[in-house]
Amino acid sequence: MISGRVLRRHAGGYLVHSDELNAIFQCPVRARLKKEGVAIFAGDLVDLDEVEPALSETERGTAVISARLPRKNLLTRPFIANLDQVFIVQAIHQPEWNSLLCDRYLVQLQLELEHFRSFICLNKCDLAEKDEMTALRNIYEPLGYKILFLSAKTGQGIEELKNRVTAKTSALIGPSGVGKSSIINLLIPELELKVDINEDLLVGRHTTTYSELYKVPLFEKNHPPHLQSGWIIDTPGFNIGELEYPEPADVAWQFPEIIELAPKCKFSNCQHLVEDGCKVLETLESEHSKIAESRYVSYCAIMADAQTAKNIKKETSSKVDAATKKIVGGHAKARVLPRLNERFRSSSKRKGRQDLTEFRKSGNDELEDDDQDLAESDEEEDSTED
Ligand SMILES: Nc1nc2c(ncn2[C@@H]2O[C@H](COP(=O)(O)OP(=O)(O)OP(=O)(O)O)[C@@H](O)[C@H]2O)c(=O)[nH]1
Ligand SMILES: [Mg+2]
Ligand SMILES: [Zn+2]
Repeated sequence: MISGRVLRRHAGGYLVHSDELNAIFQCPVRARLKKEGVAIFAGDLVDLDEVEPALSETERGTAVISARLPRKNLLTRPFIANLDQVFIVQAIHQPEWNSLLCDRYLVQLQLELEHFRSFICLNKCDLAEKDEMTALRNIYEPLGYKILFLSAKTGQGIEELKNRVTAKTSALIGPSGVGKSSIINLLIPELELKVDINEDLLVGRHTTTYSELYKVPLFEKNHPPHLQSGWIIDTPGFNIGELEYPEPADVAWQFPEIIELAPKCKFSNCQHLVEDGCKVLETLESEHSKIAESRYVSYCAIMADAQTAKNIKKETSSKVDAATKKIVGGHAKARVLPRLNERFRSSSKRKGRQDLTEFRKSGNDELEDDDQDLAESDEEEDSTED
């Protein structure tokens, strides 16, 4: 048996890279794993059985995924396992810089992956003015967020990116059209990833449609022998609406500049929105506020969304849809029970599928097709029965 790293979904199974054999295998998942609800995502480490090496250079070998190894972490927007770092990629223009999207994603990452390293990656710097870049640096760097200034067109910043991705597993995440695939093409030119060729119609196009890992080469010829090459992950563009709503009580903790002032607010439960004696509001009014206006606007927007989501959850969690009834029990003992409104019904029937059900319950609708099938079909057959 050998182990491998899942690169992406493919043809009802996955493409898995084995370091040991230095080859990529096309791998279905053993039916037992599917029945147990073991979801597999890009970046997962797996055991492989029934390994059949390729017969020629133009073919791919095959194997069967027989186990998923324990994960270091799991990002859910999009689903990627075992990451070391994330680069939040945006442009200043084409598409326009969106502070809320950046701040919303920082909050999501901080809540989902504790003690995790994330960078802001500002691409298309060839289209930006110097003072626009300086303004963003002045907002984020004092808060501890490193910004990488890049241009996939001119190659600006690429050396720093090469240093940062060496020997790590890194994901590029951001809206569509900001140049994630273009950056990876610059790092690994032979990949020739598909990029949007129509520069006038950038918004709303999704050129990349699935997450995939690519092996980062060793850029330095005389690298120390212990240095590993690393992996970089291209992901499809995401929209702000796809992100998880945080708990309102958790939001302020994700804003270092707010949490620094919070102990000085008059009320210990201050939400820093309208309260009397709020040090955050007072600071914002001062001439040299240490809190950037855009950051506070993001804070208010995220708080409002979080509160709305919480209220909706509270209101509806006890509601049943009286129009739909479900009959349980045999003829003699049949009982009619009200059925939960479809939106709040769990689709998982097996305890062992909790993995997937948890994602669903938390409003996750981004499960990949294969995993949807896996959760919904109890009787799914697979040609690779144990
Ligand atoms: N001027 C300029 N254009 C760039 C730069 N990087 C990428 N582009 C262009 O931006 C467009 C979108 O680039 P992609 O790499 O496809 O963007 P993406 O983020 O991968 O988009 P999705 O796959 O849809 O999420 C393409 O037309 C690129 O040529 C850059 O640094 N400067
Ligand atoms: Mg892309
Ligand atoms: Zn306050």
